Amino acid sequence: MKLNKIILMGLILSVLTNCQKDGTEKRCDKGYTGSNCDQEITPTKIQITKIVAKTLPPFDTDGSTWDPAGGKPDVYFQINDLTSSNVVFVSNYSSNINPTSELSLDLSGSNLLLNSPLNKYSIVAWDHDDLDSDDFMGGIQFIPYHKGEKFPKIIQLNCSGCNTSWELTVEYLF
Ligand SMILES: [Ca+2]
Ligand SMILES: [Ca+2]
Repeated sequence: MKLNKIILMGLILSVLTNCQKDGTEKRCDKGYTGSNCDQEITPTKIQITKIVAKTLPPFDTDGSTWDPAGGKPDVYFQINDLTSSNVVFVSNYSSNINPTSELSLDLSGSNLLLNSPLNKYSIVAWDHDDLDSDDFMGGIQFIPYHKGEKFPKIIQLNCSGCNTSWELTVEYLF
């Protein structure tokens, strides 16, 4: 009898909490809120699962190849949070990359997070050099999240005056 009472109490409690839940939570898709579910929630973090460098400059600013004797660059990527002046990510380099081909980096197994989606970031490419300091190839500045763009899975980064262009595949965390 006592056991039945406890079970009954448990049932009532779970019904009560479910009701409360249904009453206070609106059933919007992930990332949306408001009575019409049309207001975007600013993501707390954005995870990058893939980087594609669509365009890299074929030559250094003085017109020479990235490495001596027509050498191809040994490319790595770096992401900086310019607002907080933090280096967020530096990839390993890939040797002798044809700079006129796309270069993609799968990061789905890693945990590359942009922790402040409204901050200004940069993504840049470097040519790794063994004998002297690495050559800066180029990059672009961006703010990862813009309200009203409906959380694009792929963030396109390009501009008319930029010598690089990129695609970031992302997931939004709330
Ligand atoms: Ca070089
Ligand atoms: Ca090099």
